[in-house]
Amino acid sequence: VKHKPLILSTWDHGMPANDRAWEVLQSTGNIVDAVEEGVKITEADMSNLSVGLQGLPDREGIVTLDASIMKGDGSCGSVAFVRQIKHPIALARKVMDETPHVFMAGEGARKYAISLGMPVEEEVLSPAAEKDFNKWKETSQYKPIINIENHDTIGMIGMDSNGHLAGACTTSGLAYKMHGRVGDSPIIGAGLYVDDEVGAATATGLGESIIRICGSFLIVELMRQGRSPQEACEEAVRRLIAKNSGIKDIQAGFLAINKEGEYGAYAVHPGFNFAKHYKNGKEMVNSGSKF
Ligand code: SD4
Repeated sequence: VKHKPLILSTWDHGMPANDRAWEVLQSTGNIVDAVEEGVKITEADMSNLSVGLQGLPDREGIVTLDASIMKGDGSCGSVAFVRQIKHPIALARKVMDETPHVFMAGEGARKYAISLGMPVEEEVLSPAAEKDFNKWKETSQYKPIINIENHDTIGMIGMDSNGHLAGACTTSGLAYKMHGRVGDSPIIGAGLYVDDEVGAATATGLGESIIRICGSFLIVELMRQGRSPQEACEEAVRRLIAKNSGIKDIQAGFLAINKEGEYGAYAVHPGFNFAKHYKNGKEMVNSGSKF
């Protein structure tokens, strides 16, 4: 099945994000604006505990955000380990469009946001995050758990009606990570990769396992060599399992689109789903999985 335009996003929260992205694509025709505006919905959603400032903190009780954005012509921008900025994806977009760099981190990225007039939010945990953090402190055990709220980064990839691609990925990262830990989401080629000549891919799940295999870049390169998006996602999951011990406790999932408008998804464990918007409608789709 081939769809143009097409927008895919990870997890249930992909549905409202896609709604917004679709609206922006219809009104402006700009796929980069569409993915940016789309994931901003998730960044601002108070009920989401793993994207945006309301997300779960690191083990010191501090929320740090990672985000990336990429266009099919190779332009990209990302930010990592950023505090107090509500829309890290907008900051990543500015890094892409307005700076000579592609990746900014920490205090420098925050200062750049301030210089752009982005508001600095007060550093307080959301009520839901605070409650969870207090509970976590009783044992202080760091153990990522499969497919629960602390695994639901939004990764969005889309194609306009002319076949131009873009993607965006944004997260508060894994709950109770070490302070300073950065995941796959802001790493171009790990959490996101887009190439108009081939297709686009994004990732969700345990970032360490995804970084090890350059997951999104791997999928795009497999598609370049002739694999379908589905075959490429499945091969990436096989690779990820081979390179990560303790895989029984790890969830990771991938989404991909090729330039023909075909798509695929695959995960290590059951439970990964994604939102799909296309000309004839929209739906949630359950991904297949290795185990
Ligand atoms: C990370 N990949 O920081 C992110 C977390 C995630 O769904 O995807 N959650 O490792």
